[in-house]
Amino acid sequence: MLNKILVAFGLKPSQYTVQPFGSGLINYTLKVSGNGQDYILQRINVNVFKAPDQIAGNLTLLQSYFNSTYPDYNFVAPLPSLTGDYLVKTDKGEYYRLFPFVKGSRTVDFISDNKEAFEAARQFGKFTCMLKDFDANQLKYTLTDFHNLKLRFDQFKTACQNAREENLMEAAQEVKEVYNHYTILQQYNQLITNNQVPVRVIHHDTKINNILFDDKQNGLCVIDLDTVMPGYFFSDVGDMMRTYLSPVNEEEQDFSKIQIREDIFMAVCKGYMADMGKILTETEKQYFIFSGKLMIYMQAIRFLTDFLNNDIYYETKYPGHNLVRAKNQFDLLNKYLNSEKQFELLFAKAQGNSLTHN
Ligand code: GN1
Ligand code: MG
Repeated sequence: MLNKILVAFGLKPSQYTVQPFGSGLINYTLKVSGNGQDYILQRINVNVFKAPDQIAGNLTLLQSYFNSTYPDYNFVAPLPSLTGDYLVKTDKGEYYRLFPFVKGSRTVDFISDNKEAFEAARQFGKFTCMLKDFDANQLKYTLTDFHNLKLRFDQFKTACQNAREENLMEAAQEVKEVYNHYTILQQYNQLITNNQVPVRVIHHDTKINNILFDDKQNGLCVIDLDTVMPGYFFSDVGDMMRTYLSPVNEEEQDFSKIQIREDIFMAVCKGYMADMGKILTETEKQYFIFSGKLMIYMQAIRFLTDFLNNDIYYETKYPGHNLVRAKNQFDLLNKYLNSEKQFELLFAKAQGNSLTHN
């Protein structure tokens, strides 16, 4: 089966080895190695991305914009198959695409120091900033309402209504937590309803492993572009806060290891603001710290909802996995809230000096 796909992309299967790659929860990713040039082969999860051709369409538009406006930027777009298509469909109705593996690049799963956080935040900010004159509305919503907190909350309420009694009992404390932090939803609704934040081209998945680094820890570019679509700055800033500040991620079961690293917060502010500082509106800056609360809260709700729905969305490895992830995210949220005052001071300081990571 994989051989057929490689052939469709013009690669001779006998010259390559294929191995699982990375740690994404949605798409299935493989590294194809051999013959001088390596590739990333990915099967799109069509339960999540129901119209994979829209992803391909968005990337084509972006690629031609980068080619004409920033030809030196390393835009990692899919490669065409022998028939000129960016997606190869199998007999089973699965969709695969192939990317070049950027030579000398590497990805990391955990942030090891400030420089890495700074470089990643800078790359995500740079990406949106380079596209500031590109009309974001040309892009299709590859996942409608992806970061719509109101919708996530409604989905959570529906899940509560339909959940099995035992799931509801097991998750009683977390269900309560959702309501404890209800003001985050209210603030979000206010922000959105009053049209206070501009629509920009947003990556929507700013985890550290979506950045390519060189061997000197310099950020090269952003990858995993399926959710690049119109959106709001808070998705990218907030998901960096969610995934960079703590030394452990959402998989950690020992919550005492969840911590807020203020120096990393500072590095994220400086890195993102390096380019975006010039174009963010006053309202966006005002809601910079709020972004973290919003995205941590949303992710906690998403994991909890999936637990209540009997794990239909996220891949799980053990019973109760999604509930542990939700608990983890609520722990992170409470620690984030405890640091809010300090963040305000740091953010003000970062804006005064956003050019280096030191
Ligand atoms: C999913 O597949 P991955 O790990 O890149 C999810 C993100 C979540 C993340 C939580 C399309 O991303 O929104 O933040 O899991 N992507 C989608 O780990 O739902
Ligand atoms: Mg991803």
